[in-house]
Amino acid sequence: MAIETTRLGIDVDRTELERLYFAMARIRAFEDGVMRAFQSGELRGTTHLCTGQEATAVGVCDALGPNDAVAATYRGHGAALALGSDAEAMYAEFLGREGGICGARGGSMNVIDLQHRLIGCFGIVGGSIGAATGAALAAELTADGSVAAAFFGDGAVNQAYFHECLNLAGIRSLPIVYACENNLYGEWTPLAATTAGVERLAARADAYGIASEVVDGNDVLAVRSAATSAVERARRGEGPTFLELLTYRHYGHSRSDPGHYRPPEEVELWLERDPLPRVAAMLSEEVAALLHARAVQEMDDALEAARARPPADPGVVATSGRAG
Ligand SMILES: Cc1ncc(C[n+]2csc(CCOP(=O)(O)OP(=O)(O)O)c2C)c(N)n1
Ligand SMILES: [Mg+2]
Repeated sequence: MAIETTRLGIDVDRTELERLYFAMARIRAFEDGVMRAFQSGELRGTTHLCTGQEATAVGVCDALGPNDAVAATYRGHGAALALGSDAEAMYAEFLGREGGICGARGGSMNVIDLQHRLIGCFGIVGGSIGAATGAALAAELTADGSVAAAFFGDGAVNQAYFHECLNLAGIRSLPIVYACENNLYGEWTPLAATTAGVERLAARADAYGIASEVVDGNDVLAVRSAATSAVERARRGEGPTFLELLTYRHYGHSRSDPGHYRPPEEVELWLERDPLPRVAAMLSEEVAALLHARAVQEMDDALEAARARPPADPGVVATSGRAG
């Protein structure tokens, strides 16, 4: 699918650019750590990396306020970090260590961090849509002024509850941002093989009277700008927005998937649109390198510290609340 790079001519000062770059570099470095832990056999089960999709997480989360709520997918490590979740506690979670962010009950796919506005990451495709729509309904009923955001993949737009939720949000003008991360694949199936109207998924929002925008999801400034407008619209009581964020995952669906079904030219094209170098190019080489090194060091330290923790007590499974 061809996309045009949207350079919106947004004025951003250098400090802002550095902050956004660092936020994305942290996610990249965190996921590299997850990959290493998986490859060494320390991290059991599976894990879904968001490497390549950092701009969607950072751009949307940056537009939200302190009382807003976010629901994300099993590919949600980036959203958690962008919201402020603790990297060491996340690694501890994935490694089954004491003090894991969900008491080592959830693992890689199911991060929840209410302190940082993350009401859940969901293994059920589209589960985030239901949770965030519920949060938006609560916001409307209590008139607390908060906004909800749901991250979900292109594969979720065929789920029945996607339609039920958008209908409800449309009817009640709920304060919600639907952030569809269109990375062209659902597992190893190309979008066009499963989805009608693939040229513009955002068109599905039209049916429910919901405003929509197609955005270059690898341009953090474009994502943040579109998300900011959507959040402001929601806060003004003007209802939901559907953002179709065009992006690409650098790796396969999960760690057991090498992604060989993707044409090499397609992968190459999207690597050229990598969201990190695009922001680095707006910074000095020296500053970009420094921020990158700082992010790597932080995540290396977090992984080491998580490794040094004792294994979680299996008894926490039967308890509620954050353990450790
Ligand atoms: C309800 C449901 N059906 C099927 C699955 C199996 N499954 C897991 S991920 C996935 C693909 C989802 O693709 P997409 O929504 O595009 O998200 P992406 O992984 O590309 O970020 C499927 C079908 C599931 N987890 N939940
Ligand atoms: Mg997808």
